Amino acid sequence: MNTAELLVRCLEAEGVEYIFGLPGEENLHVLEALQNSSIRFITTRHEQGAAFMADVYGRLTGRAGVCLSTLGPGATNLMTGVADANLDRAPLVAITGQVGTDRMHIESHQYLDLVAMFAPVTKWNTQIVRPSNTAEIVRKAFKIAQTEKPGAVHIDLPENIAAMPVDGRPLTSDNIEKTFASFRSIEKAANAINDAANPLILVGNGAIRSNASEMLTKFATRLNIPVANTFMGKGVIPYPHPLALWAVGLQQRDYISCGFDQADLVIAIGYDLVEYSPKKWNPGGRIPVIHIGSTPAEVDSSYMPIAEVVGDISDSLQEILYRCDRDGKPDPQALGLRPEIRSDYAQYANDDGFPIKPQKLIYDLRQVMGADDIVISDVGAHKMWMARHYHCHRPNTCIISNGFAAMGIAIPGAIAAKLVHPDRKVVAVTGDGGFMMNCQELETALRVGTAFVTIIFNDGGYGLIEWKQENQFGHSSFIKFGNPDFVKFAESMGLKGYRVESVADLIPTLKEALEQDVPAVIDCPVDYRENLRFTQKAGDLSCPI
Ligand SMILES: Cc1ncc(C[n+]2csc(CCOP(=O)(O)OP(=O)(O)O)c2C)c(N)n1
Ligand SMILES: [Mg+2]
Repeated sequence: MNTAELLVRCLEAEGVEYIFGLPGEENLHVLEALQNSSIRFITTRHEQGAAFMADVYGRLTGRAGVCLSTLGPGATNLMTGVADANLDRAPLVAITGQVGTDRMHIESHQYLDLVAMFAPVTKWNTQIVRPSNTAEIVRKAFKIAQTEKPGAVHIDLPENIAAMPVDGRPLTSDNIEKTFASFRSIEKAANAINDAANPLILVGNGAIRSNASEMLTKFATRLNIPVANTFMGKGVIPYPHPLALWAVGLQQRDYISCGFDQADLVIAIGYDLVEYSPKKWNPGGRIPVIHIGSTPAEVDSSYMPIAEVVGDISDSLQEILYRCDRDGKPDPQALGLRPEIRSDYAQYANDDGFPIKPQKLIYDLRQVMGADDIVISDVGAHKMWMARHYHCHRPNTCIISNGFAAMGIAIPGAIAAKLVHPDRKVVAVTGDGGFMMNCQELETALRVGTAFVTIIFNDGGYGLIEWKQENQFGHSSFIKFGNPDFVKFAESMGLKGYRVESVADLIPTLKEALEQDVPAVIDCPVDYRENLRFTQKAGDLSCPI
């Protein structure tokens, strides 16, 4: 056995099902070793696509997604997706090929110090320099990637080491026991909740990662406390629930801002500052905060918790609940927001403007998707609208990158989602800018048999940046571009292509596209005048209570 073969045995022992990647001369031994493996290698068209696939695989399963590239340019291409996984807290293991250890000390073709390069975008990384260290390195990589907060790790494998003979066997997985919060912290939190007149719950992705959705819904219901969630916390409480206030995270005021204005306590559950700075909802640190999470709170002058309850989230919520009694407390004022939010959402149900308003596009998309179906949003103005208007019944049914927020994630992400859940409908929602960043992976999707629908919000430009420029400077620049004929583009790749020509087209087109057994692309002209209209409305917003 050589080191590459041992590496593959170790990956199998970790339960790896797929490796997403692209071949190169320096990772050939790994590809050879995969010939006799249960692991399916998914050949991608760009290393960035491979890393995004591993990223979303990790986010949906909680187990590290694995991606592979060659050295130098392959590795630099891989990096954006690796960084995305790291800041989105998705477990991922990246493996790069490398020149042999005999030519690292001199100027060498395609050589870059990849351990140095990946260090800032991973939780941990290393190079295999002794074949006999392989099993330890792989086990350590998976352990670190999958432990809270999860993230990316990187293993660099020089080609001469990959070919060297080695004895060894995989180290078996350990069972990490849950850790529980101290009773002192639980009591502190319970007392503060008992004393609060108008508390508000803010939930982030940590609650989804810890499968705390059910307990959290019970906690909020029993204590009658309204729940807002970040973009990456979507679905943590079912949206029809009377306490659900939906997503926060726009970089401007929205109805939910009124909830924060009037709260006298924020109970942050699995909340991650990387997603939405507390300076946005708690400038000056006026509102006392309770931090409930699996790791201690990050330091921020707007987020200095009066209690930190660090341990298994469901257990912490249960223990706090035992100690809380809010009977007789008046209804939380933030609930006054709910009718406003609901009517804002519903007013687009029959909107017949064309190009289609983003709110209407998403309203109709929601109608054709089931509770367990999955959408992956790309990054742009469409993401803001998806976060605000695409409501979820369950966790992990609307995947948004909001830690690193890299354009180009939606199409590769949808491939991973369809591999993980072949029985569910999957839709990639993307801007025309983000589409053109990784649309080559639609060929991968066709080849590996993942039929999903891509819907393009077509505005002929970088809409989110235009929105920002208009807000900040009153005009926009350098944001317009031309697009190919997306229908012909799709058809030329053997995919189904559709163009929405009227509002009435949208639902039938979506339904037809979702029935196809090949990937489908829908080009949908969108009316982004709504972006500034929204800013105007939010600026004039007076709190209903
Ligand atoms: C890789 C990457 N490059 C640049 C950005 C900055 N950025 C954020 S949104 C955006 C515009 C997105 O345009 P498009 O995909 O067309 O979506 P739209 O905003 O028009 O809905 C840009 C350039 C980013 N987040 N990621
Ligand atoms: Mg656009």
